[in-house]
Amino acid sequence: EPRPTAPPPLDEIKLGGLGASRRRVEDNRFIRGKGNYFDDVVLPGMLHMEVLRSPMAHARIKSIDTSKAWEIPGVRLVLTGEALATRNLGWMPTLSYDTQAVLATDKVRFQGQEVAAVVADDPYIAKDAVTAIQVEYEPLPPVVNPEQALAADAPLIRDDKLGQEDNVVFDWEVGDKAGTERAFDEADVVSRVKLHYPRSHPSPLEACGAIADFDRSTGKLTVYLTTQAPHIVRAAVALIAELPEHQIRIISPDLGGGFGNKVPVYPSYVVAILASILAERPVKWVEDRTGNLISTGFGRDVYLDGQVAMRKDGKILAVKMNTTSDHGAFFADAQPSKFKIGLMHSAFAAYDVPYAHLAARGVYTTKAPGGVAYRCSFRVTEAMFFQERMVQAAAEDAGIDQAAFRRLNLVKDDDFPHRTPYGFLTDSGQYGKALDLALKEIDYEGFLVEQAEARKRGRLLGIGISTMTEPLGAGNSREYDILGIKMFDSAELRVHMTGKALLRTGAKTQGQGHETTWAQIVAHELGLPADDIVVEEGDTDTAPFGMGTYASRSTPVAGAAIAMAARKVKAKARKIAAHLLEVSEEDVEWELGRFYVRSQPSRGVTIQEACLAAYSNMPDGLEPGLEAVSYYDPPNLTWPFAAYVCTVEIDPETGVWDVLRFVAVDDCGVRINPLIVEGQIQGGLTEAYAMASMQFITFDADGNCVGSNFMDYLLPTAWETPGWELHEVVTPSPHHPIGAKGVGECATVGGPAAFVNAVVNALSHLGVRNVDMPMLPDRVYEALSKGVDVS
Ligand code: PCD
Repeated sequence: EPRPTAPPPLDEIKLGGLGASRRRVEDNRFIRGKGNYFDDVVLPGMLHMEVLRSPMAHARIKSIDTSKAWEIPGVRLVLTGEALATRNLGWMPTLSYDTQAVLATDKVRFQGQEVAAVVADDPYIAKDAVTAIQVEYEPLPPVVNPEQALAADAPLIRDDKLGQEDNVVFDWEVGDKAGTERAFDEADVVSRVKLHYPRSHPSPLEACGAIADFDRSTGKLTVYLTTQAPHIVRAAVALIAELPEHQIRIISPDLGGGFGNKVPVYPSYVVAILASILAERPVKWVEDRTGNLISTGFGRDVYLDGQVAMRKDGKILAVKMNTTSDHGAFFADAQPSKFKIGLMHSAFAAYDVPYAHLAARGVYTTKAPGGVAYRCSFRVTEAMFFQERMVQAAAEDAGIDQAAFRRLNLVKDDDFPHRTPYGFLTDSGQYGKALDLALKEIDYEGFLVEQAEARKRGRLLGIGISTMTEPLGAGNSREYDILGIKMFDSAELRVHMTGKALLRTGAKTQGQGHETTWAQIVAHELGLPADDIVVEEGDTDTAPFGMGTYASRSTPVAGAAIAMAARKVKAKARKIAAHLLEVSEEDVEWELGRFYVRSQPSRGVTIQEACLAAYSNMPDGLEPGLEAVSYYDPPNLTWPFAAYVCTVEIDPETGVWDVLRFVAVDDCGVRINPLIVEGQIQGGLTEAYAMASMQFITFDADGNCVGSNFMDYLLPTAWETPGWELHEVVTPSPHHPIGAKGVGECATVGGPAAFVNAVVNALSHLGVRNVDMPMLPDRVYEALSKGVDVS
């Protein structure tokens, strides 16, 4: 008989491991209409809840008369804030240490605020009954922007808060103030811009909802909830409703997008839970589109007064940022408790800036609460937008080409770790390489010639650049927490005897494709085919604890935990392999999917054989079974980066602008699944384009929300969306077990400035230095026809 020889090594790509553009396994059920979304959940005896929303932005509630609603047949419960207050549920804590009315009792503080709720046999009865509730309001003056909120005679919005004497939420600062002032004194050139990042809304395809099911016989509360962070909600419900944590089960089913909108805990969730406890039946509440747009977490709404101090040659000496953010009536966005304006101070992380100072003030207004991270890790979207607009204005004021200005000031390639001006430590980067690649792809020099030629003939061409790095993947737990709960994550890997496995994490996919990519990490570590690993997330009774999916933290944190859990499994499998091969553990080598004897490579066992032995032939003294749990507390954030370059042409007759080309060079460290990464970047750029061109939620003088439906709040379709030209640079994260960084938000963070810089560049010879987003044609037309800034 021929001697057995070692099998050829496994092909990682064929296995579906790291770097495989594996098709998304979840799409199999999604495209067949077999997804299990919130609205697909039907429980026996389920009642339906509808909320009454305030028509006014600011008014005292004189009385609420619910008697007519109670009379409608099929109505089971009518709830007001007063009823809630008797159970200590009138107010609830927010994720930013503020309080928020669950159902308003004293005043309404924004249009769309929850005032009362009806629970009925079907949703139509509930809707009818809501309109039968009579509320007497005494109007108070609305406050629709920070300027009004900070005026001396402004009405006090939060008169419910003891000691609150004005409409200021916080005053916060960071950076070296004295050093920054000194640098400004010594500067040759100071450049200044005033900008507004308008209020936008994540508007996921699926709005929010809750089905609460309290079972009195077992004392168990089960809630199906559209949430990006099931375990945080479990903790919040335990605190707010004073229920024992082990008796609360939060199930986040398939989600139709989240984009930050499904992070907060909304009042209607709490009301639905109480309603189920009172009615002793499952109670379902689902929001309609207008409800979602006017009352749930919006993004941005920040004003900047930004200054850059430079030497004559364009070298940046210092930056000053002064922000005012509009948080609406309740400070309800989630962010690490140390940082009041999120990670706004991640601005200028990609630039070599010796001194920086940020002063941030937050204000209450009579608008919906929020300032959530809409595809953004705690205000980094604003940070990078402001940074890139300040950089463009500075280049212009210094009289230096915008690409050359960036080259001069960006942190040099591979000069890492780098301490940023506000004190972060960036992990890796090659900003120059990314910029050069983007400029080459778009033919920068060629475009400048074409632009000059076109100008002579009255055509308006522009080119905009955005270069940035951003912090993705909160924690570490030393610095990052939500409501005091430290930010880390976990994974649990259970390998069955046939080498098939179940992986659970505390993250929660909303469309990102975790079921596909997490299996790839396990395939990479263990050599099991990705198809043999099933991934589950979103059920707090089965998933290990986790802080949820937002801030592009799943790959940096949960993804790392997965690799570490797989390594624990591998370490045990190695012991078993040594036993099977009858050698000592030190003599066992590993190649993908197989252990073998170092001195005799043809003698080996596959990972599957080791799995079987874990249940059938384990060595003496070793626990049977093959599973592992890992909790991962990352040493640092990951810092992906990008260079985006956009060219536009503006129609001088109408102000309509078209994207000619958009080149995107992205780094996210090692790409687990290039196909998914590209999808993330395309989606992110599309949202960036939406904000730059068409999206904003605004308010009229009475505080009425304009943009409360998809006729007014616009989403780009395939027709408007430009084609994206994608390229990559790879600088692995030095501290992540597989070198990966987050990617989900990069393009939305860095994208908007490229569009605005391009439009402003097209108009710069007319004296225009700024057009605020969204750059609607009428705004652009005003800028170009009058040669003025438009905000
Ligand atoms: N990846 C890969 N590689 C790398 C990285 C990454 O592959 N390197 C992939 C992963 O695995 C997944 C994704 O990609 O799957 C993503 O990831 P990330 O970055 O880690 O993230 P995540 O955490 O998972 O997620 C989150 C994000 C966010 S944050 C947002 S907004 C958005 C994004 O995600 N959202 C969404 N994207 C998306 N998509 C979809 N489809 N949907 C949705 O919703 Mo925030 O904070 O919440 O604002």
